[in-house]
Amino acid sequence: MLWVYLLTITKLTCFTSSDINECLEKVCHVDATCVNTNGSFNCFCNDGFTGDGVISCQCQVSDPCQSAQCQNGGLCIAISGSCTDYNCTCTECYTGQFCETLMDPCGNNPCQNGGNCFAIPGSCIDYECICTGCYTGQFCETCKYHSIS
Ligand SMILES: [Ca+2]
Repeated sequence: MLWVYLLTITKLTCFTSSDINECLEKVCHVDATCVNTNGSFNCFCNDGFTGDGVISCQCQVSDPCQSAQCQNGGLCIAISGSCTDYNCTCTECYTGQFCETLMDPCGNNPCQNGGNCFAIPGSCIDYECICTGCYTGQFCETCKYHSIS
């Protein structure tokens, strides 16, 4: 009798744990997250979206550029497929995620052969190379003595 009892318990356990994972069949909206539960499932709209999670998940904010943080004249471009993400397209003098950084014309060290770079005040792209030794030219790329001989 004990043997039959154990067999029955095992069968019951198997029966109750045979939940279907509905999440594998993409039952939720494309912008929702599926959570499988025993005997059912739940759909939750992703961050920035609102709705029932099955038929609808709509953007809570109609345009992410309304609250964009692009600075210094940067242009906001909303990223399609997202309610909250955007990119800033910066004007020529600024860089960074939010165009917050003023570009330095000497930033990538354009002067060669030990020349010192000086940014020209009031410009973000113009600079002057102050050359050392025999070197001359816009980037201190030429040695004066080579051209004489
Ligand atoms: Ca389920």
